[in-house]
Amino acid sequence: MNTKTKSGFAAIVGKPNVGKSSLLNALLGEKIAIVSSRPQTTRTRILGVLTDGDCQFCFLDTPGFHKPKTKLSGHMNRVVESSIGEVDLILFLVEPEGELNEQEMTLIEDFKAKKLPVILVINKIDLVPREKVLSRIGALTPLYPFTAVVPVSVTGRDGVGLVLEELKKACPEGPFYFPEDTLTDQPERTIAGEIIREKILRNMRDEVPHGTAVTIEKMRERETNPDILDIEATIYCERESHKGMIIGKGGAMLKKIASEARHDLENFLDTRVNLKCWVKVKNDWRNDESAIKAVGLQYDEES
Ligand SMILES: Nc1nc2c(ncn2[C@@H]2O[C@H](COP(=O)(O)OP(=O)(O)OP(=O)(O)O)[C@@H](O)[C@H]2O)c(=O)[nH]1
Ligand SMILES: [Mg+2]
Repeated sequence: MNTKTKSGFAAIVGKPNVGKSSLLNALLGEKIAIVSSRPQTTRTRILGVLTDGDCQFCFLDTPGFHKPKTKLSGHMNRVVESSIGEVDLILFLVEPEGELNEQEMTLIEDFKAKKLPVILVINKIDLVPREKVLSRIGALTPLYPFTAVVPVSVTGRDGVGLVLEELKKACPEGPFYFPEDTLTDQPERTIAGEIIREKILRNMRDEVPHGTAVTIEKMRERETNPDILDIEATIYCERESHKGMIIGKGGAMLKKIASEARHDLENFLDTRVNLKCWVKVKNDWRNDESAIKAVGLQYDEES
């Protein structure tokens, strides 16, 4: 019997908020990347592994490619650029309407320079009439010799299966890189921190959430009751006034963030969780290389 396997790395790229992390979660059938309605939710490269029969896909979810304004955004863009250079295949996500912006055109130039196989995924088709989707396909196909063009609605569960089919067709022969039950390379602590950050992004407005970082100081089964996992987290923010807003009146906002995070953490870790969160100020940390490193967000060539 022929038991040749197929495997490939696929980077999910596109502008902020287009639905890259939502697509990764939908492909995996498991939430490993946080999602919010705010641009620049994802800050690092996230690996998600899907083993389906004789095929293994290693997806790299990337931060939205954007015009960098801080040192942190510079790091985030470099994550995208380096991911593109390392993969067998690209999933390029675009909105269902509107002009492609400068960053998206730069990505296409990169695809051309590297002659990359790219599947164009037109997401959020639930937001536009059908005719618009067809004209969108017509307008975008001349831009690059895409391997396939797939219109989808990730949140509407429409078309994600087709993306997977196209991926299978385009996947080269190769060995499995990870054990079949691998889902992600992110440590549980990282995901726990991200879950808390997602709740901040979802509950708070304007600049506050973008200036936060979360670190997990402790994550340990309670000695007196191993059914409970004690988690202690620090939320870093940029200003004293932001700290006040995150804590809220009488601690109400922090309580809401922690309680929503605890709910998701319990589901994800499949155990009871006791979560304690502290808020600390680190002035302008997004422009401070050592602070970016300290919260684990440094782009590192070697890693
Ligand atoms: N209407 C609609 N909304 C969607 C769809 N897919 C994703 N979204 C929403 O779009 C928003 C952004 O989704 P994310 O998955 O966080 O987007 P992203 O591209 O990873 O964003 P960054 O990490 O910031 O670059 C969220 O509010 C999603 O619920 C879709 O098919 N239709
Ligand atoms: Mg994302």
